[in-house]
Amino acid sequence: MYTTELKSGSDGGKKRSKVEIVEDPAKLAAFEARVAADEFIEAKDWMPEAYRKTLVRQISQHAHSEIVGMLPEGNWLRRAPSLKRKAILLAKIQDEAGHGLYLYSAAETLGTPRDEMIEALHSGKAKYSTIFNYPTLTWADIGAIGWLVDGAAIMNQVPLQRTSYGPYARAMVRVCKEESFHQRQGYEIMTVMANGTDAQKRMAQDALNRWWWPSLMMFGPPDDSSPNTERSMRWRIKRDTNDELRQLFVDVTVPQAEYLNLSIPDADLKFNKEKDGYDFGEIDWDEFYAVVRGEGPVAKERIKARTDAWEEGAWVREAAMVHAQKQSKKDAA
Ligand code: BYC
Repeated sequence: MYTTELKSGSDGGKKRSKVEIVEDPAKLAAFEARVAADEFIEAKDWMPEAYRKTLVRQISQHAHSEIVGMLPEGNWLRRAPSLKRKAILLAKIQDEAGHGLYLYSAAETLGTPRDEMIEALHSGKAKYSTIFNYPTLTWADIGAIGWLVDGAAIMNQVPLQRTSYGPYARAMVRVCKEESFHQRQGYEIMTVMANGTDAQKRMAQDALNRWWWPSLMMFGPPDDSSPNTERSMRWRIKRDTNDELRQLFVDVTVPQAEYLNLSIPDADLKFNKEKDGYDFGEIDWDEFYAVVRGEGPVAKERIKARTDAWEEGAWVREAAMVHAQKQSKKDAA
């Protein structure tokens, strides 16, 4: 399939040698031509190892984000202000679980077992979106998450429907339909609150103040500090760069805030006629990298909630496995 070359490290080969995979140039050229022609790459097709690795990294992190992303909203399920709001929120959170499952399945088609991905999340080796390390303090936060967080997620995920790996692209089609409902329900909560009592208006503004900058960080580091963008764009894993999507999000969202009579917490935000888009202030990248390193305000609680759920659910997994074995014995008999 491909040749491997053992490269000795600077330790004179005393420690384990670093294995660098050198792909077969003819296969690599054929693969790149297929990608350039916008063909989907499927699970059984030949692909460079770096392509496989990048996809497993991105798709599993995406899956973890959906699963960890259930926690901030789950925090409000028992405090939703009405039965209708509770039913909507419950449906949304269940959708997120489904997204996580499609995505773990898509990553599994690349040969990585689900248990391995989950272990990487629990041990802190795998990342998930920084946004879910912030707390949800008031009901308006549920509106802000739908409007801004799901809004940012849609910006990023709509182009992923055309990502070059078929199983990831197909998972995204369904995910995007559901995200669109999520964004609308969030914006509707914000509309009600922004037109409500003075206290509700203050809550809506406060939620926007706290979620705005973390939402812009969701798109990842600036292009010139993004180690993965160039190759992911060439292999059409990503169809737009981090900065392009961030700009699009700002341009779409600012008028929505104006409609709500809420102000974006950015003194430098200004429409730029020449570029037909908004200029905006500097993102606090120190905060972003700190949250990526696991230092977010509620990062420890998030991982603890996931590991507790995993441990408490062990008996369910065991029972399901025993049941599946019994079924397959019955089918074989
Ligand atoms: N948070 O070279 P870069 C949802 C990492 S859930 C944490 O630009 P790439 C929802 C990045 O991984 C939807 N880490 O990377 C659910 C990389 O580190 P590694 C979430 C981040 O991959 C429930 C390093 O920084 N959406 O909507 O080319 C309720 C350098 O970055 C972040 C997705 O997961 C971040 N924000 O581009 C409500 C989208 N940004 O891995 C809502 C899928 C960057 O090299 N993912 N890093 O160690 C992507 O599209 C891309 O992976 C990214 C980053 C645009 C995020």
